[in-house]
Amino acid sequence: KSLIQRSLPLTFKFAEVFGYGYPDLPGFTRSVYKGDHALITPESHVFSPLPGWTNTLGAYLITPAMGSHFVMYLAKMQENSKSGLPPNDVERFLFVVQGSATLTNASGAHHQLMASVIYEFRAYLVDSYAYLAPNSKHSLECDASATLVVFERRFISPRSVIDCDASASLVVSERRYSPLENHFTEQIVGSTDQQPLLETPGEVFELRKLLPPSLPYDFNIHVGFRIGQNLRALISNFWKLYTQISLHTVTLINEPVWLSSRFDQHIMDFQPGEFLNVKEVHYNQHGLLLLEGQGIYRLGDSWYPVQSGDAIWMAPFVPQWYAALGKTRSRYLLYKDVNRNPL
Ligand code: UGY
Ligand code: MN
Repeated sequence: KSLIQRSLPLTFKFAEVFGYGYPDLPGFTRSVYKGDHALITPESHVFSPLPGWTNTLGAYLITPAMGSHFVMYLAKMQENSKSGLPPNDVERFLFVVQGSATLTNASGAHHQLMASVIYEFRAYLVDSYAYLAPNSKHSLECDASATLVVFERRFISPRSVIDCDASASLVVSERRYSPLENHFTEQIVGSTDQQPLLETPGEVFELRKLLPPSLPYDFNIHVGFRIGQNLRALISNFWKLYTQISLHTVTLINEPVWLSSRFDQHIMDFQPGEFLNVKEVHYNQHGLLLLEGQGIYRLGDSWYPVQSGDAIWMAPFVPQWYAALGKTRSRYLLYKDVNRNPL
């Protein structure tokens, strides 16, 4: 706590610019809301009590109403405030932009989360954050004040994992599984050599089917590739994986395993004059909070002057590019969905 003496200089830190806004002219805002992107600047923030939290005001900046599959919001915790839990099966990422708060998890362990501070003329770049797995009990408490940016997303758990401890040749293909009423797929564990070889007219490969040819199973497999040691393949709730194993046995573990989160949370720094090399167009979505600096963000065909405190929503495939300008570095926090088949 002794570190929290005073915040970084006004032009430097998100927390200080936040709330002061760009020219405060009547009716003027830089905020823009379009089909495939949005820029939400501080003078447009509207705070209201956050459901489940005490003494906390929240401003949702990105929600599924825009087409996103995640939410991004600011939570302003006041004196004696406490967080609420996200809904079931929702994972959460917290990042402190101002002040400090204490995170307590189910086993009672405490962590002090805090923003950058200056103490005895030195900047301590703390910028604490936390990732909370779905359904994990936790609480955040704050006795003075803190501002957090929070990302939440419904987690589609990888229900099954294929483990291979030696090497195996697999034949894999994936397709959306359309559940049929009263037809359920069940876990199937078998080994290839117990499956009969099937006819493959005109082909040289050997074919075995590992899943029953019954209604609930709505696809089959026809691409072969080799996997190396320690392969782990993910299968989400909504996906089936067929495997045809020709060498070693592959074990199917039927437990949710937190192999890796679908959250990818980047911190990106640019010195003034630096810019993104790739003029990006990609399937992933982004939620961005500019923490420091200023520059020009290109979103689709629009070019926006931006500064710390600004939030951006980028839909899949929106052309995006950033150039840092001004006199200090740009730093942004970026949400990106990863590690799942986009099908
Ligand atoms: O990784 C990214 O997609 C990142 N470079 N995008 C961005 O900064 N807009
Ligand atoms: Mn990107």
